[in-house]
Amino acid sequence: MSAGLYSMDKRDFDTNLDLKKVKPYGDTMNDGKTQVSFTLPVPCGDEAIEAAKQLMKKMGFENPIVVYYKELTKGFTFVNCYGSCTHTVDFTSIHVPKVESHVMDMKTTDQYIKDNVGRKIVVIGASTGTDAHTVGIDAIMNMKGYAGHYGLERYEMFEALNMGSQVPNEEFIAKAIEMKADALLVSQTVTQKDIHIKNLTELVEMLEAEGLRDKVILCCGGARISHELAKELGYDAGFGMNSYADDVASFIAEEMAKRVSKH
Ligand code: B12
Repeated sequence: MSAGLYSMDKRDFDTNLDLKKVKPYGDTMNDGKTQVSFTLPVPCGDEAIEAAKQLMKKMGFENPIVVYYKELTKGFTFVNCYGSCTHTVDFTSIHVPKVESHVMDMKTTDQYIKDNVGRKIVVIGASTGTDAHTVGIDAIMNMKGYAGHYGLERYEMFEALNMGSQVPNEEFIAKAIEMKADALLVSQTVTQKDIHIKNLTELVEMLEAEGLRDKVILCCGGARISHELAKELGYDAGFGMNSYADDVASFIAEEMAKRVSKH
């Protein structure tokens, strides 16, 4: 029996589990045990530890303890704390919007495109704006792939161009027009001060101004991107952490097939 199945069984047999009142678990079901780490902008020492414990209590943790602390630089203290969470959530009431497509492997997707679209799909990807992170978009597009999943460049039925990072939205759109792109893939990693929202919104507005928004399948992705956020910002789909080329390739293929059958 795999470790995963074993732990599922243990969880199922635990009669103290109430999915309407779920809280973190460390040693015993419902003990609430949680690890929290943060940095305080105060000098390292006993006062910093006390401040961390008081904050933990205000955050709803009982019996807070600081199990590790370190001066990051003069006047700044990093702490690792344990505490028991007093809050619960109703797991049965949770509904998370998800990308609706059937995830296919590379061969199946290629065949699906041949059968339902009848030509190669042109896809352009980039990490746009000031964002310098390339690993995410590479993982999705690169020929060699990522974690055992080949990227879009490997697919027979995708013509894929990865423009790299720090690509201004203007340049991205110009390339889309030049290549008559069917789908645009945007990667955003930095979310500080909501820079990703500003940048992603700007792209949608520029595409709308060019009359292109409805002509392309627009997807975004990144560790802090959710499908829900993507839809809110005017994208067709959003892909977060642990997504692979297969996910977005299947989505684009199915979406293209729908659009082709309408015309
Ligand atoms: C490597 C790295 C860098 C490298 C990037 C090198 C490169 N060529 O990419 C360098 C050193 C340049 C860098 C710089 C900076 N970084 Co940095 N970096 C990282 C690090 C360590 C790893 C990121 C990574 O490569 N992840 C691996 C990839 C595979 O994961 P991923 O991007 O999430 O991609 C997956 C999914 O999200 C999804 N996906 C991603 N994009 C897309 C797009 C589409 C269309 C789809 C379908 C899916 C998809 O699929 C991928 C595969 O599953 C992270 C910390 C961490 N451990 O995560 C910080 C991190 C991302 N960086 C951070 C920061 C703050 C910076 C800097 C601002 C630091 C600074 N003050 O200068 C600068 C940014 C400069 C800039 N202008 O952008 C923060 C971001 C915080 C935030 N949310 O805003 C992080 C989280 C570190 C931290 N804890 O503070 N960084």
